[in-house]
Amino acid sequence: MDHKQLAAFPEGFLWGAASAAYQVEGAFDADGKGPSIWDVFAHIPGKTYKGSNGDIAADHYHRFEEDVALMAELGLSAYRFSVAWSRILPDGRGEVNEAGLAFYDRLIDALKAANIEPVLTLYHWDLPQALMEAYGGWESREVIADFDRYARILFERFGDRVKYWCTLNEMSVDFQRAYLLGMHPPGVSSPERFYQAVHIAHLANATAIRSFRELVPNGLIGPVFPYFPGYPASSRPEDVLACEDAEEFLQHWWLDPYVFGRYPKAALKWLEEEGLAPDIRPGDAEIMAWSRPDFLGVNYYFSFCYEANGRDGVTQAAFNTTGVRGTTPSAGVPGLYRTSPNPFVATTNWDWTIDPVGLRIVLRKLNSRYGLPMLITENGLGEFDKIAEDGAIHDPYRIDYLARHIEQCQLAITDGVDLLGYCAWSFTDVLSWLNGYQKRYGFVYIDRDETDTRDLRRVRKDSFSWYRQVIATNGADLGDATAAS
Ligand code: BGP
Repeated sequence: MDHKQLAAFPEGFLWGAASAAYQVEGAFDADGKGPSIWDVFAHIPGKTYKGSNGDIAADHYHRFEEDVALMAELGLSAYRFSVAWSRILPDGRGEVNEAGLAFYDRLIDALKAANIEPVLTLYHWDLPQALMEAYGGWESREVIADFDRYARILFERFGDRVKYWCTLNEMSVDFQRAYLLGMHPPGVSSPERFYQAVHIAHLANATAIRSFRELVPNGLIGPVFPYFPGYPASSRPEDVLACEDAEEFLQHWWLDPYVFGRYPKAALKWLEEEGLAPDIRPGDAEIMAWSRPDFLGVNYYFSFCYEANGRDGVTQAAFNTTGVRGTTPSAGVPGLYRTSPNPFVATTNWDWTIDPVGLRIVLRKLNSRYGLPMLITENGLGEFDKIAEDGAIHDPYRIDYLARHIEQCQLAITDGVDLLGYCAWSFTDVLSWLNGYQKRYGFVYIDRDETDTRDLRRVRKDSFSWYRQVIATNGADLGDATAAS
């Protein structure tokens, strides 16, 4: 769709950046915090890149004032962060740890004082370890009430100051890695357990949203979903169907319950045939109907191409956690789909396609299927940033990536998409779950690596001044980066 003229970014558009508690806070046992599943998992030899962990991370817990000052200098109008459940409830469900709540009070107050809208994520993968030990975490229905209680504590405490709330971050990615690939805790490979945990997460999400309606009537809440749009590898009808199947299982399987409160029919039928369907009990449909959000949080990084995959075809495969380009094998589900290279797009060192148009496609698809406002909650480029001889961090590749994606946001807005804002991933460099500190995303460099925490100095990258200009002009000046695209 070609437009005669582009619409401007709306007034009040949220220009943001994002983080997640485990990836940035550090202070893993400070002030009464209990262990999360990641505190434990990352310490098991061989689970993470060079044994990296979030014990100290970017030490944001102790340096948040400096970080918020940098956000203010950048001109951010939103900052998306997550709360560490086990900072608030060290064992997930017992005593409340006041010191944990007080930390987020201070962070939220500092953001508000700097005119930065806090966007609070309830859960970004760091389940209290005690709940994993007590009943297997997301695999037990007990987690629904515990998550609801935790959410209610946050709604009551911060609902007066936080307007934008995200429930669960990217459960599709987390659970795929946790229950299919064995790469996130609990590190198993079981499709049965995967679909069971997914269903329980949907019930927990819906229950927390119902509490939100009661406790924060003027706030806005939504799940965060990573949409990797699928393209058929060819116009062969079998490939087109495989791509439809991938969309059905990888996107609609999550989004339909989030928005409509029900699973997509064809996928559910197939899982029933395969003996993989979750245990859906009487009353679950009523609970799922509470889930309707106010907006969709959209994480976008890359797109996939799909082709048909026979019953004897490829299965799920570990993805690239090294940054060695070209090492990601084709992966899929036998009887449904498999991934296939896309010759029309470039890739990053981690084999993630660089596909800005894909973002517009995602926003358009979501707009037409769900009709909700959207907030881009993550989008960014992971690279091996290095401090140059002049002491600066020159990251033109990131500027190019971000500019071309923001340009597509403007096109989507012109198409009629209701976009509330754009949060780049990430504000400072953070711990990448499986890539340590080598894969960097931030506007602000953190001087550390996997083995040496050095001084954790903050250094503004070139992309910092670029993004400041983007924000100052409300997206009118994206620099020269898009001119060549
Ligand atoms: C998303 C997660 C983020 C972040 C990002 C980049 O899936 O929500 O927490 O990690 O991906 O991923 P990675 O660090 O693996 O490159």
